[in-house]
Amino acid sequence: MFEKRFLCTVLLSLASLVTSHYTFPSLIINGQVTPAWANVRQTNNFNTQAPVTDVNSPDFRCYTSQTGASATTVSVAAGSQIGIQSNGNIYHAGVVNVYMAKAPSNVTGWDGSGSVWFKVHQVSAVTDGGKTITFPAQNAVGISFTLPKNLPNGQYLLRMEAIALHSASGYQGAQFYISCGQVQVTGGGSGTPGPLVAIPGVYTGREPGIMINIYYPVPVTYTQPGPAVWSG
Ligand SMILES: *[C@@H]1O[C@H](CO)[C@@H](O)[C@H](O)[C@H]1NC(C)=O
Ligand SMILES: [Cu+2]
Repeated sequence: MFEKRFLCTVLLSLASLVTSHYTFPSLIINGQVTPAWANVRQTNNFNTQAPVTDVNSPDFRCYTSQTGASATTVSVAAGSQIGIQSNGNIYHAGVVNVYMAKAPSNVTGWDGSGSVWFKVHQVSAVTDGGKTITFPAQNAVGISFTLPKNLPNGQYLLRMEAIALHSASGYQGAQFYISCGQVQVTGGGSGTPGPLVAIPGVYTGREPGIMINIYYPVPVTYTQPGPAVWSG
């Protein structure tokens, strides 16, 4: 009896672990979802789906310390729609940042080190002065946006960062779901993306948008972590 109940508890918690977590193994290019881990570097958590919680960890960049993965680079035109697709949906309440970094030449094998990252897209929280807080990214399956028309041609890492805030009131309580795709931008312009940040390095983990109790009291405002979006 005891054992049976214990087993049920374990199975239930395993089930909730699986349903409540997610990875981002695909891009959306010209409306097509790319095969899992083809154009995205396979992350350490491809099985466990466990998040990164240490914003200073080397895995905070692309989460590939165990897989050592690279991917195949896919072409995409500047000014077109691009997306990053989850293997399930973005179950948790939270926000999204998408960063890019231009490789010196071939992005395959480039590690994205240095102050080379700029933000191209974000999905923040919506507040109304303390009555409610809502998260437009919650339950989305993919996040799509327009690649800036002025983005210079070349090969880039495209880094998804979905920040789950359901248990983020303490330090390292926020959960980061991360992956890096590889894209070759064509038909681009001569913009100068910025501000540039290093990843890890961009956050301390104590930002008001990362270490936050989203339930009580209901936040009056929400400050999206990271630099401003570069829109070209
Ligand atoms: C980049 O490097 C990879 C691996 O060496 C190679 O397969 C690919 O063709 C290269 N791509 C370009 C555009 O040079
Ligand atoms: Cu979770």
